[in-house]
Amino acid sequence: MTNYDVFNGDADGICALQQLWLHTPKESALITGLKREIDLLSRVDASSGDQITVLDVSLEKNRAAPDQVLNTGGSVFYADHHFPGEIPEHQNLDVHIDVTADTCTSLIVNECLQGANARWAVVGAFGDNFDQVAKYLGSSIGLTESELTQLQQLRICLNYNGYGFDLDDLIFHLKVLFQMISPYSNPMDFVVLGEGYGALLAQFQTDMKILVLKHQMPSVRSTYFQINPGQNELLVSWVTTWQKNILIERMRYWWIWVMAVTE
Ligand SMILES: [Mn+2]
Repeated sequence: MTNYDVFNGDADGICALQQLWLHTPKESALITGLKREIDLLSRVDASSGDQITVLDVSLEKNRAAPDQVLNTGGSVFYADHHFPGEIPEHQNLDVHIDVTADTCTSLIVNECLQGANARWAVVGAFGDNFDQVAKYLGSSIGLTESELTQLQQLRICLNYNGYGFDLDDLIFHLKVLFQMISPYSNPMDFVVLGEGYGALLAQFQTDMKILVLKHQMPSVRSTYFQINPGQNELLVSWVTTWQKNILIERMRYWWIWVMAVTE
């Protein structure tokens, strides 16, 4: 029997999985990808009795894989906040999907675990820009203003890491990043002590300086890329390597610019 953890590689997906790992440690195969890669479940080659956890990935776009797992006698835990389409019914399918406007997968998992690792849920909620909910939850579990500010910075770094055309473009491969995070029951410890956080923050701050000094503004193409993450395959196949590098840089600038005007 194999455990598969399939998760969106942004802050919400990472923080949802982190809560579950802390609650129930287990050996598992990690399957994740860039934000535009929404068919992650197609990479699971499930056989009889396998257990699959799916986090922050649309069921509508991945319907075939859970069906296959369930048909082979496996079980599926599914938590998400994207539109699911028709949800199958099966005794081995444990579904927690909530599409209401003010929740995300990390918050849904937090409810499933009755707040057992709520500090990571706060980071995930910040990650999907539910700042009010994140602050309310954080305050209710005793996080200070200063800690909340640092966890907001952490979400920026986690999301920022995930932008690229392929995994080699990222600051850290998503599986590597998750493995660096996974030992920490408290996200503040990852911020203060964690290997990798300094590198993420340094890259973000370096890019920020370039933005300020060179006054780089986003291109129409990079904006299109950012706001249509599901429609990038054509763009990916079209651009040359040097164009790709320019686009990645501009994409980062655009992201920083969005963060700056929405903070
Ligand atoms: Mn999400």
